[in-house]
Order: sequence, then structure tokens, then C-alpha cells
Amino acid sequence: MTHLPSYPSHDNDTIAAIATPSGSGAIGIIRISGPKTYSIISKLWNNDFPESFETGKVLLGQMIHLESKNILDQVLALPFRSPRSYTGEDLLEIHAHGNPFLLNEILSQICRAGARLAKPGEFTKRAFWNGKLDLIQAESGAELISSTNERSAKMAEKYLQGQLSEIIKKMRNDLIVLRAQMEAMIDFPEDEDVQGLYYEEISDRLNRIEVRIKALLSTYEEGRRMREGIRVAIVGKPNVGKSSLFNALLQENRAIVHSTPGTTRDLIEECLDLEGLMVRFIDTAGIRDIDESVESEGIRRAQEKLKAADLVLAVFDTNHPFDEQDKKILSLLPQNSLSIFNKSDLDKKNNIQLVDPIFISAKTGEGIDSLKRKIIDYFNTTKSSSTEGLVLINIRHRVALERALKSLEKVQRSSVEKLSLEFLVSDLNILTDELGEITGEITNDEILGEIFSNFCIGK
Ligand SMILES: Nc1nc2c(ncn2[C@@H]2O[C@H](COP(=O)(O)OP(=O)(O)OP(=O)(O)O)[C@@H](O)[C@H]2O)c(=O)[nH]1
Ligand SMILES: [Mg+2]
Repeated sequence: MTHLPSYPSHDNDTIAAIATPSGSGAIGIIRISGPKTYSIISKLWNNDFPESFETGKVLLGQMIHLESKNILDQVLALPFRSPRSYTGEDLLEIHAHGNPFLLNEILSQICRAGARLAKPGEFTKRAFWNGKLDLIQAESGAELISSTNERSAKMAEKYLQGQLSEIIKKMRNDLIVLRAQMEAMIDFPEDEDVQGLYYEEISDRLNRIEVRIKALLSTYEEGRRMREGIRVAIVGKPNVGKSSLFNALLQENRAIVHSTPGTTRDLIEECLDLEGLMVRFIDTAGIRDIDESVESEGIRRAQEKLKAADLVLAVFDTNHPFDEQDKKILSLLPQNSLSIFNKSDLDKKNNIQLVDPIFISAKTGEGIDSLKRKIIDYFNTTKSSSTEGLVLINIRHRVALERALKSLEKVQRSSVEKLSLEFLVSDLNILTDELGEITGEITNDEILGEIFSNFCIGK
């Protein structure tokens, strides 16, 4: 572990990569970053490339082959002069026509003129080393790109703007101030009374940080749902219309529907955007007491899904009297379940009284919209609001905060027991380092390697 990030000197060669997705498109962008950027473009520009390599200019010109001088493409070049660039180094974006062969040819000429191919995440890694982004912001750039729904993209955007970093840096700074005061007390010891008072103040300040860490940690579940989608499992006896409901919710014939019980043998999952909530509906095999190997495997999986689901839609048949099987299913249901009576277009033969039953017809579509509304309301009301809309979406942050919480509790215990300040200071050091690792104020090669290797090339 090294304190205070410093740019590794062996890593300052000039790098290049195609930054747009593979395949054809109107425009393809190549990025070059590093000290040789200007000399490279000068060699490959048809006319003299302007020496005023300034941030904010746009140049229209032609790129040429290094040896034959043949024109490769008409392009736009956007220079960014160090330090006013994404990486903090001299950086150039070349906007060419989005043909993969052409882009590869331009890239290979750039490499022959002095650059090397960038590794995944290398531009962002340089931005991090040069203090353009902290670690959370660097990660959220990748998070933003890979977000599969509006809410998680918006959250990644908040992170990118530094909202989470700010909270963590503030906590760390508060602890550093506390530590400095404690060190001063060690150097200039006061009498007994003052020490006693001071321990109370230490506990007080630690408690305030504890509340903040816990508030953040309590949002992780919501963050996970945001990222991966909310898992809503549809369960019930065979033939009650689970697959029909699944199709009606998705408004497409995704699952096979048939009058023979036992049609669905395997789990089918499909995502739906409900007012920005990403909901992952899971159609399951009907639950029943038979021992037919393939199907019972399906049932076993359905039960597993029941446990793993954020919400269970338990489907019953309005047209059939409530029987032993239904009772059994009812007893299996977790707290987070909604009871749904399907086939409401048929005669009502099911006379069981359940709390808040929802009547629908997957066939006619009756009640489907109000069911969707109930699902949205269910998740909107279970949302946490203690962290001003900021939720943890990254597992690394959660694990690191959990570790920090443990260290904090250790300092708290030492403070309550009025152990010597030296002890507290050394534990506080561990804690501030742990918080610093989240934002990258304290760096750790292993963490950095893992984070940046998951990025795409050109980012
Ligand atoms: N009248 C009426 N029939 C329905 C309704 N929903 C489903 N059905 C019929 O009920 C039968 C079973 O439907 P599925 O959706 O395959 O039922 P399932 O619960 O998925 O059945 P398994 O996969 O076998 O467990 C089919 O013949 C559907 O057409 C409904 O709302 N009204
Ligand atoms: Mg089915």
C-alpha cells in the first residue's frame, strides 16, 4: 500500500485506441494520449498540423499513410492540451468515418508513428493518476457505460459528478482532524478531567461517522435492485395461468401457454421497464406434489427462486375451488408476496378470503395495469431516503465500507474503555486508510489492477 498516489514513471508512453464500439457507424473515434501525441499527428496530417495544439479547437483535415502518404480518410481532429484533457496528458480525438477496416488502418499508422495500443481502462487510469478523477468517479464512468436501465445510469452519473466521493472524503477528513487533535493531546498531555471529557467527545464524533456509514450501507439492497433489476417470481399450481400472466405483463408471447398442466418446465426470465424500475419477471414451473424427475427439478428451482425473489406473485385460479395444493403454496409464501386470482373472466368458484387479493385476467388483460402499479408502489415505498437519494451500487464500495465500519467500531470500543490515545490513533489510521482506498486517496495495486482491467479498451 502506498500513500498519496503518484504517477508511475514507467507508464508514460503514448497510447491509442478506437473508442467507439466495433462495427460500422457514421463516425468512429480514435483517441491518442501521451507526450508524443502532437508529434504523431504531425506525421500523419496531410498539411502542417497547427502548432497551437489547444484544447477546444476542431480541425478538419486528412490523415495520410506514414510511408506512401496516401490519404486514409477525411477526419475531424480535436486536440486537448495537457492538463486540460480527460487524461490530463496531451490528448487527441480523431473523428473518422465509422468503418472498422479504416479505423484499424488509422490506428495502425498511429502506432507506427510512435504510439502503442492502449490496454483496457488505460485512459481512465491515467486520468486517475493525474488527479482528474478519483477512484469512485473512474469506476462510475464504466458503470455508466454498462448501465442497463435509466435509474442505475442516473446513479452512476451522480457518482461521476463526485457525490459519493464527497461524502466519503468528508468522513475521512473529519477522522483525520480528530486524529490530529488526538496526536496533539499525546504530545501535550492534559490533566485527568480534560482527558475524560475528551473521550466522550471522541465517541460522539465517531458515532456521527458510524451513522453515516450505516446509512450508506443500508442503501445497498436498493442499489443492487437498481443494477440487476428487481426479481419478481410468478409462482403457483400448474395451469393457473402463470405463463399467461408473464406474457400479459411483458405484452408479448414469450412463454408457452397451454391447457395441459405442467407446460412450463424451466424458468424463463425477462426484463421490463416499469417507470424506470427495472423489473425482472421470472415464470416458473407449477408447484405440485409429484415426483417426475424433470419437473421436480423445475419445482426445486421454483422454490429457490421464491427465496431469492424481491417480490413473489402467487397466482391462484378464480375458476377453481381453493384446495390442499393452494393451501400448501400459501404456507410456503414469504412475506413479500402478492396474492393474485387469475381467470377473473370466468365464474368465481374460489371462495378463499385472503388479505388484499388482486383479481386479474391474463386472457382479457383486466387488472394487469393495476397490478403493475402495485408492483411499482411496492418498491417505491420500500426505498430508503436517508442518504439524499444516493445509493450504493458497487460491491467494492460496500465491502470496503463494511470493513471500515468494523474498524470504526473497534476505535469506539477503545474510546469507551478509555484506552490510551496511542491505541486509538493507530486504529484510526487503519480506518482512514480504508476510507481512502474507496476514493483512491490511498492506493493499492491489486485494487487498481482489478478495477481497470474490467474496463473496455479506449475508455
Ligand atoms: N379464461 C382464462 N383462461 C386463462 C387465463 N389465463 C390463462 N388461461 C388459460 O389457462 C391455461 C393454462 O395457462 P398457462 O399460462 O399455460 O398456465 P401456467 O400456470 O403457466 O401452467 P404451467 O406452466 O403448466 O404450470 C391455458 O389454456 C390458458 O389459455 C385467463 O385469465 N382466463
Ligand atoms: Mg407455464
